[in-house]
Amino acid sequence: VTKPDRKLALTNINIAYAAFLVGTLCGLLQVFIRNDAIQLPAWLDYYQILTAHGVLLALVFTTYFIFGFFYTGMSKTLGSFSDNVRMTSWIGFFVMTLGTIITVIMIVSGEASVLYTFYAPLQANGFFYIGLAFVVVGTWISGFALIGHYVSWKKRHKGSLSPLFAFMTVTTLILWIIACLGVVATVLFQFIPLAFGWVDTINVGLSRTLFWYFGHPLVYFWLLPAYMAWYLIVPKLLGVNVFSDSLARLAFILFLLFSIPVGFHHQAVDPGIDHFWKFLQTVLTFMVIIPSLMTAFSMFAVFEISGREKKGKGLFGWFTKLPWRDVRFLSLFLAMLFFIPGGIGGIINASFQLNEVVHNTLWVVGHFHITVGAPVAMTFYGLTFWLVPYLTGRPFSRLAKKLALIQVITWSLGMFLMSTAQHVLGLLGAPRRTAFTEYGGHEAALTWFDGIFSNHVTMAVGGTILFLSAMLLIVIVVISLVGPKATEEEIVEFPLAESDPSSTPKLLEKWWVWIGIAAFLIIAAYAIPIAELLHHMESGSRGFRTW
Ligand code: HAS
Repeated sequence: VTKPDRKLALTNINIAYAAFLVGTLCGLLQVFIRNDAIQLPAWLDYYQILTAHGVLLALVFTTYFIFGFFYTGMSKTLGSFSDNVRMTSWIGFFVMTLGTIITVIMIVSGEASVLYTFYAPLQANGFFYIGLAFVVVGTWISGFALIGHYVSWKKRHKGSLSPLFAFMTVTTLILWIIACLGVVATVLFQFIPLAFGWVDTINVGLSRTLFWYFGHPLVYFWLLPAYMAWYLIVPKLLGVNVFSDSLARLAFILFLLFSIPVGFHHQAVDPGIDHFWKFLQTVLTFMVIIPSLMTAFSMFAVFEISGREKKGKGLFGWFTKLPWRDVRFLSLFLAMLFFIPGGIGGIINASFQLNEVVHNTLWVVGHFHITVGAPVAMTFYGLTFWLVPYLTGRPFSRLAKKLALIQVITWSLGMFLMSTAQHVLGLLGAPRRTAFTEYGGHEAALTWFDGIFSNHVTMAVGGTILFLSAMLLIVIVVISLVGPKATEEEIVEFPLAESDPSSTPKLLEKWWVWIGIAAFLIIAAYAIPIAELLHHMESGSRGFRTW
């Protein structure tokens, strides 16, 4: 990867970690407030911190990190960026950063305590939405720059399948661009007119629907780069090839098809949407589980192949031969391990009737901490350990390795404690998104919440360990940014496994076919319910016209 491309990638990663630093601090405050351990000053509000925590970690940290990873991998696998691609990417970066700054100023000044999900009836200062619009447009500009880089590679290699990294990047970007249409629609046509007083009502049901049209694929925008690491980096660390090139590509295509027409599983209890559409989207949600099961299968396959090549004996002997001492691997392995209960929790959430039990409880908070907060985040940490030194030309020093080991273990422990407590508390009825913990002094609440895990203290202990672990990660990043340059032996490589596309069907790279099917599924799942929501607005049905 050339120097200018490295600079682009590294700048994105640096912003990601700046957001991470502040976002995790807000997370620490969060658990203490819930535990009644601190009282906030009058100028600071619980929901302000909750919004900052969600936006900075779930949106800013992830997006910048993902782009940093994409830039590095695309430059490595398809060759250095042309001046045009690089310049467009920088423009995207600046637009995105301008948007982020506006958004953060609004949150910090208490003008946008609307949470990272920001749908109506909550309302923020109009500039919050303008900031968000800039962020999305910035990602689109950068996304199109990367797609342009891919297209020019394809022109130069007519008839060949692109390298797996590039294929996966392009799938993720297409998914992102289509998904953002929902959030752009609600921001431009609903929130900005409302916030600036051009209209005085908002269709709440429509705003929630457009948000979740975007909100669910958003989670796959986080997950797919992690899967890229699982498919492409893990086998290299194990010393084997990608298990199956065609399986990996098919899994990504299935995400493109099924991750968007499923937003109603976040709205299972919303009024104004007919049960039929909710059920249809429940079925489609079960379809989007399949590529994750395929990924799990692939991972077990590479583990076993590599373990057996290293003479692991018996049914599970291969397990002991995995490279446990390599912290880059350990971090990714623990990430996968968290995704087993994370995925099971997702299936429970998606199971229409069971959703009634968990919806709007702390269970959901537990769920997203063991999906995005552990599998995705820990994969990004595992990548950071080599990616930052790779980009800076510095070593992954012995000190950094030791700290990384402690970091990975403490993050797992903290996340285990906190998310288990959240799941259990949620099942006992503790609501999410509430600043209070007393539950109106309800007698049942007082006895429910004094178990080992069904306890806000456990959550706070977990949260504190997580914060300390996050600070350790910042130290590791700083060491890799400012330490001495690597000697010849210390140079860090980009660990990318070989993937053999010789028996992969070319159809998998016919984008218009897949975009067409995705569009069909989206229209089938959304056209009529959205028309109905608009009709409710027209006819002024109660609950839709105002908020
Ligand atoms: Fe979810 C709510 C359903 C996956 C994130 N989810 C959320 C929210 C977030 C989130 C942020 O149906 C809260 C939004 C809010 O603020 O309101 N989720 C699912 C389903 C899946 C799923 C069906 N979610 C994710 C991922 C996320 C994420 C991934 C982030 C990255 N989720 C829901 C539903 C709700 C929801 C409802 C709404 C709840 C409500 O009522 O509000 C599926 O994609 C999960 C499929 C995953 C699997 C696991 C495969 C396992 C793998 C690991 C293999 C392990 C290995 C290790 C190889 C089937 C790939 C080897 C181990 C050895 C022992 C050797």
